[in-house]
Amino acid sequence: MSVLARTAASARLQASQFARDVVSGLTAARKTLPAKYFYDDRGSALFEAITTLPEYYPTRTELGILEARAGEIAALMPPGAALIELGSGSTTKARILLRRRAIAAYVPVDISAGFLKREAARLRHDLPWLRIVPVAADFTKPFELPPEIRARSRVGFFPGSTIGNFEPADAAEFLRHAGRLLGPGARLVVGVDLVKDTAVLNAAYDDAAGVTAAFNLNLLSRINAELGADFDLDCFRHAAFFNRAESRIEMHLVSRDAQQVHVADRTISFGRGETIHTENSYKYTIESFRALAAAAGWSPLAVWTDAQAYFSVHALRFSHA
Ligand code: AVJ
Repeated sequence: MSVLARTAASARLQASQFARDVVSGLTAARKTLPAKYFYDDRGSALFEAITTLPEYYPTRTELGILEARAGEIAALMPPGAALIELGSGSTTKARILLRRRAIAAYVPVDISAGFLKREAARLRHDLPWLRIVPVAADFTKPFELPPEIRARSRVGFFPGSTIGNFEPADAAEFLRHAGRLLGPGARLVVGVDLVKDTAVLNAAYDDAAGVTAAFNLNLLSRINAELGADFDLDCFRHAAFFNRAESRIEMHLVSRDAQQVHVADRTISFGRGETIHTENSYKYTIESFRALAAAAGWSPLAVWTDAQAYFSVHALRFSHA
């Protein structure tokens, strides 16, 4: 098969996976859609806009912790270590650690090869002493570390509280996999959003400017555009709230009325007030996250928070699988 044919075939495969996931989510007794589909081009731009909102504290708080503690974090890195960033998204956070020169090699792992190429070129220019080995892979699936870093100590980097998007059991499974990939003695630096006052949490996911609402509703636009569905965006509204019993923010799209929507040869009926559950964002305490990590073989080395204890950055060490 030619490269072009292969690309077209894999694009079709991805599209049909999207269609299958959407149909299975919308035909379930309680309707859901997978949060990973938020991030088309418009969704990624909207998420970037979310990270600068006054109400959305996680990004700026984590950046502040990394800036303030970069020296202490660097001191925990074995000499000559490789930093392996799982789902690098943007290299802003990694750069804070890489600038300290305690890291010899950087392995950004991201699903987007184009993004990796651009970021690697910029980094090579800015940090010329650094060995950069990008890996285009879905970090939630098994992949191999590049041979170039085989001899180096490994430090995993998983910022952004992305771990909060996993169900707790899946988060533990992910940490176990990361440990197996990185090996005994590996370190992990992971950003984890903390349980806090309900009003602060709710505002962070339901901002006054409506950017998070647009981000949530964009999922329906994407389904319309890519799967030929006929969602009327004016007939759904954004809802986000902290579910303290489950320790998670839930995002939903609420049907304003009884209505029918057509998606991939199916007719989906909504009752008035019925919701599509689109995202969970789990919040942990320092202790609850340490317990989750311990169950996956990771022991605590250090933890840092901001003055308000809104966000935490954990340093962990892998001892056993
Ligand atoms: C990218 C998963 C960390 O849960 O805070 C932001 C996604 N959703 N606003 C989060 C998100 C709504 C974000 N994560």
